[in-house]
Amino acid sequence: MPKSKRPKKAKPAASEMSTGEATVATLIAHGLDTVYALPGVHNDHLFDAFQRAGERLRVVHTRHEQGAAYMALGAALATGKPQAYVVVPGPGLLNSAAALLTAYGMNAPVLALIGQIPAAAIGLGYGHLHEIRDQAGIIARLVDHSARINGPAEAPAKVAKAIQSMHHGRPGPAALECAIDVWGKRAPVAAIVAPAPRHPPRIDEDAIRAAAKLLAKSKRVLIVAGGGAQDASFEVTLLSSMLQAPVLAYRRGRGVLDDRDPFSVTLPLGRELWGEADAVLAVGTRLLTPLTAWGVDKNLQIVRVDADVQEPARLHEPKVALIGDAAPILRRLIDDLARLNPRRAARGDDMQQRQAKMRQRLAKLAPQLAFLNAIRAALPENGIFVDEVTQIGFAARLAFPVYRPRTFLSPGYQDNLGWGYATALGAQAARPDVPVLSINGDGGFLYTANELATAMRHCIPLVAVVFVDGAFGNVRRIQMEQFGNRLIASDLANPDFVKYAESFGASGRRAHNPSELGAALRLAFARREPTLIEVPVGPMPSPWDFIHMPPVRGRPNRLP
Ligand SMILES: Cc1ncc(C[n+]2csc(CCOP(=O)(O)OP(=O)(O)O)c2C)c(N)n1
Ligand SMILES: [Mg+2]
Repeated sequence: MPKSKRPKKAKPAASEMSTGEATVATLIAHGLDTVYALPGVHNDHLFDAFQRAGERLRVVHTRHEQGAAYMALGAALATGKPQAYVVVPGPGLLNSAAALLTAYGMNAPVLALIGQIPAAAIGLGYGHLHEIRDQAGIIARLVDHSARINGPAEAPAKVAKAIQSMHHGRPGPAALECAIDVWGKRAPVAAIVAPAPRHPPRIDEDAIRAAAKLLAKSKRVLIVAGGGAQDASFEVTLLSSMLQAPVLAYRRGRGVLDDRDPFSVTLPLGRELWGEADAVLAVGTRLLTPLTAWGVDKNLQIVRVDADVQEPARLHEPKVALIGDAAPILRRLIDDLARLNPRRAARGDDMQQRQAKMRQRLAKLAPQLAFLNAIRAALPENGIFVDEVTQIGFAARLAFPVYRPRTFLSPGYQDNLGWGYATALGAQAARPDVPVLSINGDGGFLYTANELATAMRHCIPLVAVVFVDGAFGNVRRIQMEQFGNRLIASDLANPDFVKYAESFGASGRRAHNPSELGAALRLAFARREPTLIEVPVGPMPSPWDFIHMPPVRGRPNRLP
């Protein structure tokens, strides 16, 4: 049709809005229904826009900015959808920075909305409230996409671009800043429309064919699943069965393959299988431990699936790299493989036997496993387990049975103590339909324990357990075993955690052994109220022999 004959689309009328209103309307148009936030004068006009958005956008305010940012992270991990948090500039931003760093490491779609000093004063060093030198430069180092919103008219496009960036290529957080005198500025803003559906990225058919051929020819394939495989559980499960391939997952990949499947393995058995494999299909994982610690040789052919074009060759050039979202790529791979019809001897019995042997070896961690068994028996199949940097957490990464994707949240390579409670609170706020369990050591818990107040204020029925050994136990054990028992800075003075919980109005309980913990958990999940369960424990056996393991083939690809 010639251009002039096309029926003219009515141009939606521009209406006057503030920058804050335009930002809020764009967040809502993108499907966000909650923001995690701590207010302050720099963002008053934005909060006023939240207030006037009413039911359409819930504001969960926290007691510290790290709580807001971790909650957004937990919500993003539990749902796979973009989430946002709001903080004042300078100290507010820095208070949230560990969580933003963790979101970056975990490729989590978290949008940071950060205030700024008056626009005309930025960069001039006058000493305005919460001023920080080069805030734009700081946030640009923390995330891949950042920008400043300079007025209402550009707010929708800047917010939309930031949200889009969180799913474009390698997913991850984004940050937007806006000056104190800009949030309230009013001007005509073009109508805000829902984003167009994303075009699926083009799949490299030649690479798919090459990968299918390689995998069909191989006799012993090992699949390694990372955080990037969380939305490809169906496809990974099918491939595992077609190729009779075990699936190795450690922290972020747990739950991609149901742990009731004997092909699902964690680190120690995964290392054994890595040593025997002739091909590896690595899905959404950096492959850091296998490549740098376990070793590679010319008999191991590697196929990488990754959203980031730079990732596959970072440590070791793979035979084939498939770039894009895991699920559609694996579906194409499955089609091609089905045509090649690879015949595999069934490995189910072999895997059952290996699993039984591994269970015997892991029995060294009996005290941790007894608690984990009690937790698994009480936590429903779709319940979400949020890990921490504590003895029960280290053992959970190796041996807690996970049945579904996105039900085991672990902090990835940052492994930052204290992320757990607030992250779990965010997961529970975003998934009120399932029970969420946060496990903590007494060291990590007090990082964000103040957010018990947030759980109460917003009726978030998170159940948390704190294992109390009176120590930064991990640090202490290393001092005992490797530094001639010269103890330093690793003992802890603790509150009475039951009373502490009760002082917020939450339910506090004490459990002295796994069976008491199981009973306390069942009660808490039935009541659905903010709960803290204190479990006094002694020192626990070291898990590290199962985590830091020596090479098993060729040369470890160690960095200089
Ligand atoms: C942000 C951060 N600070 C410090 C550490 C170092 N660290 C690792 S484990 C640990 C002690 C953990 O103590 P606790 O939470 O009580 O767990 P436990 O080992 O006693 O079970 C420390 C300090 C860390 N991982 N992250
Ligand atoms: Mg401890």
